[in-house]
Order: sequence, then structure tokens, then C-alpha cells
Amino acid sequence: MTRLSGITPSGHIHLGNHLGAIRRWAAESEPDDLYFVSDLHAMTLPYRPERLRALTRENLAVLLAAGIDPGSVFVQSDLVGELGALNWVLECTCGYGEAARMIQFKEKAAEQDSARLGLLTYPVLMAADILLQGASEIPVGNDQNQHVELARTLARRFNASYGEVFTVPAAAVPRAAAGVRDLADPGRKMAKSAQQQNGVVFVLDEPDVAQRKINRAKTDDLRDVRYEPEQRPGLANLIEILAVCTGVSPYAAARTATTYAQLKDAVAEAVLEELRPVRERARELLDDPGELERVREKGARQAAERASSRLGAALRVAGLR
Ligand code: AQP
Repeated sequence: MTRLSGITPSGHIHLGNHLGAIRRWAAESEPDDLYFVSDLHAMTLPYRPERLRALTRENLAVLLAAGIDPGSVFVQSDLVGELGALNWVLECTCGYGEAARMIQFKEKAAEQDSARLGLLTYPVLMAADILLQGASEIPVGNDQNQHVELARTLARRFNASYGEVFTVPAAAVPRAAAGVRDLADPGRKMAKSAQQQNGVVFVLDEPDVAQRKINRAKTDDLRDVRYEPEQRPGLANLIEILAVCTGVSPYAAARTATTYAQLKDAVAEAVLEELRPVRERARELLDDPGELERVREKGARQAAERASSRLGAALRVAGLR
């Protein structure tokens, strides 16, 4: 069984990405699992090339620094040739209406003056990511379920129309993950691409910067520390962060502090301790481009090897060879 998970370098990796995904990827990874930096997906919205290049390196460094096996990571664009080829084959397997139905497309397109065509077609590219690597299980949150369903549909349709080439993937519901909220605006989830970054703790933030963001986190006027996620989302977010970092339940974490100041100190201490080794290792990797480059090249080679016979078979049965 191969599980495939990706991270899009749409910004710097933050505490939510770390606690909700990367930390678990590192802890629970099986030898066949794959992790990739999906830089091609970051092009669906306006972006700056130099920043994308730097963020791709940085995201890769953070994955490795968090303890993900260097043998299981790769960068998506290192397979741009193979993915481009399969993407076209799959676009010609997908109905326009199927792509246009994607909820994420509708939501994100509505926020744009002129949505890119790639925003419409990127779930097909995501299907190519999955099918090219022969991944069988895709751990995703609710917002990505529909895209994995599309990948399943395309794999089945292609296999039935032209010949059995692809493993049909399935979405896997990850164990209840920490959904970290923006510290300054707990109504939103913490996000890489947040316009205002004062509520987003980045993994590579210097300790004093992270501490300041936590100290200024939005709470409420009630003063007593109690875990009530519905009524008091800002406070509950801090409590949940403390709980995940220290490995206790939110109720137990709430009992460790009596004032908001105490709670914020405890959260800052736990977060800094959690992120310190990752930040330090990532900085080392970023300062030694040789090692990062070697990991990237090896990852690209292995991913291309996994892809090659499957792509060849797909092109053959589709009438192209
Ligand atoms: N706030 C969060 N709390 C917990 N988990 C989170 N993840 C993202 N935000 C939170 C998880 O991180 C993994 C990688 O995310 P992604 O790069 O695929 O994209 P995303 O979910 O869209 O992440 P962002 O940070 O919110 O980026 P933007 O701003 O570009 O949308 C996923 O497993 C995700 O669940």
C-alpha cells in the first residue's frame, strides 16, 4: 500500500501544517509512503516565480527537518514532463462538467477577477500525481475528498476504456487532526496564504516572533480558563495547541492554567519547544544547499522510476505508442 500526501508551497509552513499533518507524517510513515512538495499546484493562483522557487526549497527542508524519510520525498515539478503527459491523457478522460463541479474550484474562482484555467483543471493534475505514483491511499481532509473521488473515477474510466493500467486510489480519512485556527482571527483556519500574518506562527519564525504572536492571540473577556470550543473559539484554539504539543486532552491542558497570561506562556513554551528542533534542522539544510539538492535529485530519480513503466503503459493503451 502506498499513501501519497502533498504540501503546496503557497507560503511558509505554519504551526497548523506542522501539528495537523507533517508531524504525523513523520511519526506514522510506512516505508512505501510518499510525500511531495506540490509546486505546480501553487501556480493556480497568481504567484511570483522567485518566491515559489524559494518556498519549494524551504517546504522540502521543513519536511525533512520534521523527520520525514529523505527516501520518500520529491518535488512535483521535477516530474513535470511525465505529469504533463499523463495530465493530458487524463484531461481527455475527464468531462468538462466533472471538473467544473468541483466545489473548491467554484469557491476559489469566485474570489478571483479572472480565474486561471489551471484552477479548473488542477484536480486532473492531482489525479495524475496520484495515478503516476501508483498510490492506493490518499489521506485528505473533507475539502479534498471530491478531488480524490475524481481521481478514482478517472482511473476506473481509463482502465475500462483502454486497458488496466492504474491502481484505483481511495481517500483515507486521517485520524482526527488538530485543526489550528488563526491566532488573531479564530474564525479562520491558520493558512499559509493568509493576508494578515500576525495570527500565523510559521515553523521558521524566530522564537521571539512566535512568542509575540502567541501573546497577542485573540481570546475573550471572560478571564477564566475553560475549554468551550463553540462559545470561546480563540481560547479553545490556544488550549488545543497546548494539548497537541504536550500530548494531553484539551480538558487536561485547560486545567494547567488559571489566567490567560499563564495559558499563553504555557502555549508559547510548548510551541517553541515543539518547533525548535525542526527550525534548527531546516536552517542547517537551507544553509547547505548541497545536501538539499542531493535529496531532491534522488527523490526525483526514484519518483521518475516509479512513474516510467506506468506512463509508458498508459500512453501505449491510449493509442500513442
Ligand atoms: N490550520 C491547519 N490546521 C491543521 N492542519 C492544517 N493543514 C493546513 N492548514 C491546517 C494541513 O496541512 C497539510 C498541507 O496543506 P496544503 O499545503 O495541502 O494546503 P492547505 O490545506 O490549503 O494549507 P494552507 O496552509 O491553508 O495553505 P493555503 O493558504 O494555500 O490554503 C494538509 O494535510 C492540510 O490538511
